Amino acid sequence: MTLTRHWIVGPGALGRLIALRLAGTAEVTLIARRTLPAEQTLITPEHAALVRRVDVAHIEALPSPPPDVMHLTTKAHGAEAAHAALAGHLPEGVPLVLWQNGFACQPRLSERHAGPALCASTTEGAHVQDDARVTHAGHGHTFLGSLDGRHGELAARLAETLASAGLPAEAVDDIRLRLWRKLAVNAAINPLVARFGIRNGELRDAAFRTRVEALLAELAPILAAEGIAPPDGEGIAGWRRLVWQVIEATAANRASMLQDVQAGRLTEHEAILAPLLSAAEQHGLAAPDLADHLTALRARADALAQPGG
Ligand code: KPL
Repeated sequence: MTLTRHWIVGPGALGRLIALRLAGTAEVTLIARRTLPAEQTLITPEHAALVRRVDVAHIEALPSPPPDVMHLTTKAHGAEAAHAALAGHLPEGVPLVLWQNGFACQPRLSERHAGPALCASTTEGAHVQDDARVTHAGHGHTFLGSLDGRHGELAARLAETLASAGLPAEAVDDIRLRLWRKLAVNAAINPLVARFGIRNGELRDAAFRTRVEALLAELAPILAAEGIAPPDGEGIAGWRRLVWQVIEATAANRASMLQDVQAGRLTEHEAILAPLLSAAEQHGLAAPDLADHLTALRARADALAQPGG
């Protein structure tokens, strides 16, 4: 199986980062709901400007032939609608790669997609400058694998393709664990920084530190009940180490959820918090702070959905 033609659905920061990196070595079409310039610039972490041309197609006027692989890079809450709009136009068997945060659409789309489905968990950082420019803020690493443990060879081939385009990646057989670990970190950081309008490093201040610790105390038993262990250490001590390491490493950053709030966009609260709360309920565990964040972010989402919101 060749992996030459890539469709990238969702022209946000991550989608355009992948598109522009891959465009150096593969045929890339960016699929969007709006018009974007074909000439795109990627500002690299080394501050170089990489100018690349990519084909841009509207989601309702798809090009032919079909792709060898389709990457879904929409926000978590847009993934299922985007997949539904495209699935009928794809021949059976085209591999799908899900790049979403959290753990909400991945099991459903892996089940629904008529072909191999891989999930990606990445620490690549990117942000949009404008319709023609995206910044690759820092080099990261991507893990690829399927939830049912199949398609290891495809994951390895795709990891190679990404790595040779400048996005280091590896195939793993424990992608569910990797997605949940990232979800745990996001749950401990993102709702707090989004609601209080602070950079990640401000969580080190005493008032916020206790809030992070309270979230860790709720997260650790839920994750243990789900069989999700921290990468290093055990139980709450391991989660504490991981979360504070990420806060240190990203101290100057505005987390993705804060960026969404500041841009007036929907946040990924359902994909990040709802799976934790449903696991808590299933295992009979209390999670009042996580629930409070979900309620507040849902109220904001409802207000956004109102006319003029
Ligand atoms: O992934 C992140 C995000 O911004 O969403 C970090 C920086 C780790 C914060 O949770």
